[in-house]
Amino acid sequence: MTTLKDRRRFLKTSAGVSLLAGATSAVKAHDTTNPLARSGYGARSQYDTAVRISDGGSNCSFASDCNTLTPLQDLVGIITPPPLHFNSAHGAFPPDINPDEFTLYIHGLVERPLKFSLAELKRLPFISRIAHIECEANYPAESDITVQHTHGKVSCSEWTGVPVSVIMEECGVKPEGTWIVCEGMDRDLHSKSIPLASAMDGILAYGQNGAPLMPHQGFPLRIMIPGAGGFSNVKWLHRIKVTDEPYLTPSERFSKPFSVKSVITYPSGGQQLDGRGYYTISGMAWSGRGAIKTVDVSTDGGNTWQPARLEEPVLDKAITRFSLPWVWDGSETVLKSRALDDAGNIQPTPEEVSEKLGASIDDVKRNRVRSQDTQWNMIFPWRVKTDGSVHVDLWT
Ligand SMILES: Nc1nc2c(c(=O)[nH]1)N[C@H]1C(S)=C(S)[C@@H](COP(=O)(O)O)O[C@H]1N2
Ligand SMILES: [Mo]
Repeated sequence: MTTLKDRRRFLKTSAGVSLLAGATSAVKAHDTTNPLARSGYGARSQYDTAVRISDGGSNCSFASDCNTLTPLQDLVGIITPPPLHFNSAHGAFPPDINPDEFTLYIHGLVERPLKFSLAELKRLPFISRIAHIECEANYPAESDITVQHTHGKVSCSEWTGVPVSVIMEECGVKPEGTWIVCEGMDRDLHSKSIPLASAMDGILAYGQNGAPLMPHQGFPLRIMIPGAGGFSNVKWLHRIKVTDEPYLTPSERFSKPFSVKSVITYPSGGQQLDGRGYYTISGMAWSGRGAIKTVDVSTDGGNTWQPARLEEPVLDKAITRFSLPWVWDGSETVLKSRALDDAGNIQPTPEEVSEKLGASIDDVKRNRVRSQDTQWNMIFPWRVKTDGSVHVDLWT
């Protein structure tokens, strides 16, 4: 058991040091040469350097602006700041959409085809809901070093907008209307057929974490369906057609629902522990099928497991923050987390997936052989070496 005494041990005492002297040497004027600092829109500290990075897979000429990864290792809590929200646009820049000229069309198998300006949408009832988005391609590759590489295609925001159910009620879906096809305004008209029943839980979102959507997240409007694969959350949404079958448009891909997943973000790959002693292990857990019920953490490579503390709020289809106190004795070890959701899904080991699919462990780790019913969600190990360095330990 980790005790208060363990925790106190690493804190260096500051007896005899004048608090005032310490303070003045650290205080400099905030960097007001930063144009944002003078614009009426807040700028972060120059010492806060967390950034999105390219996922490396895009053929866009400014890859870092097209398909990017969230720096999970730099986040605390459960909300992703919009400028750090990963983004997927299949190689395209966000279209520049003037909200005053924007129109959303709803047509197809409806009693009343409707169109809405953004201002009209904002007159309708709204909800706000905290939910994560995870890309179907959120699985690790052997060259990955940090948790940003291995798990950075997931983020969590408070989304605000009109419930899909309200819009469907307004236009009167005909009995044979069982699907919707959502189309975005980007270069290749990204579109996705979604079963109406699952879309009814969605939001036509114009707000993200208290502000309008960022361009990369779909400004001025996207559909956000909690728990759906990322691909379904069509950005720059301008058209919804109610249909009686999926359309399978050229940009479409089949997406499978996500199950439960977790990852330790501290300590994680590329980080450096500052000697033996007390640490608070921290991580994120989420499920596309419910709320997180428990997260167990192992600090000995999976031999023994301890229940982590779940930080409130623990929400349905949203990221949950977990933590566990740990005293590192300085020896080499492996850290793992294993989440369980309230629908009874549990994160599998690669061995379990391999057995279930009748495929080699290597093939399932590399996502070459995939499960029919869920995306890649295996227990993920970090190796802590005696020098305090932390490494991906999946491939050994
Ligand atoms: N219009 C449009 N919507 C889109 C995409 C796109 O390329 N175009 N990418 C989808 C994919 S694959 C994912 S994973 C999510 C990612 O949402 P984000 O970019 O806000 O993180 O958006 C989805 N919506
Ligand atoms: Mo995606």
